[in-house]
Amino acid sequence: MLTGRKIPVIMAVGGFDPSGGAGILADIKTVSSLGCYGVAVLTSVTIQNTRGVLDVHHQSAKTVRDQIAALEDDFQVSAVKTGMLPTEEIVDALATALSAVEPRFLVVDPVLNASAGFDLAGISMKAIIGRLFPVASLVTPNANEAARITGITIVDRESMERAGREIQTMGAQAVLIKGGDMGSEEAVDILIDSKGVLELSGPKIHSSNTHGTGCTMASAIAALLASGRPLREAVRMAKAYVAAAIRTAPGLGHGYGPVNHFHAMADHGAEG
Ligand code: PXL
Repeated sequence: MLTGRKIPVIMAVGGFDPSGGAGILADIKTVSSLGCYGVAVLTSVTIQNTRGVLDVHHQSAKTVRDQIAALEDDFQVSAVKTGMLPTEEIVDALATALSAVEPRFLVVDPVLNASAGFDLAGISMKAIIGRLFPVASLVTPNANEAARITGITIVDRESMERAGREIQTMGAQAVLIKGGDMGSEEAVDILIDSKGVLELSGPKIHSSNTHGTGCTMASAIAALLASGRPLREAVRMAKAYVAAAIRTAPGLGHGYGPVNHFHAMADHGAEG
């Protein structure tokens, strides 16, 4: 129970994954398990399971605008985390609404594809770059997304850093390039912030239970920033949180399974 201070409210703006591994369900689970209160703005209903995305039903800009207005009218939002933003109109509605929400932190996960390959945001990436990067506290592309955003071929640490710096020149205060999908045995991420460059390295966990790790990482960072952690500490802690979530994944589904968002909570065991 929190006493003496208000629980930070995190607004997750993204798609609905009915299997619960990615999108706003993953966001809400993550921020809840890290001691924050999550509210969510739905941008698209995706039809998917752990095997892949079968279809998408994008919401209108008005639906997105109205959800944000209802929340903004009632809550003080500490941090906004964005994921799947499938249309330019939705990005515009969100960018305009942000000036009323006035979050202290904006974490932009520039989602392009689902783990299984489905294109979730290809057509709106220009708008995300133009309208959200300039007001972002942090942008969190994986190597593939960073390559698509910058046109830089990413093969090693040096090219990751170059792409990160390029994204910083697009207006983001800080950029985290996640190299977990790259070939090496280490999961190396590169953070570029106002202090310079920080390399974060951890052993790669070989697992097919990686569905929604990008959503989870960005949401964990948003929750930790809103809880008062400095950026570098928030990123380090979020990386450890995601690694433990993959390690303790429940092993559900037949494709890319979900991670365990609640690994830090006590296991009280099953009765009977
Ligand atoms: O992890 C990217 C992502 C974001 N948002 C939604 C998704 C996915 C991947 O499947 O389904 C809704």
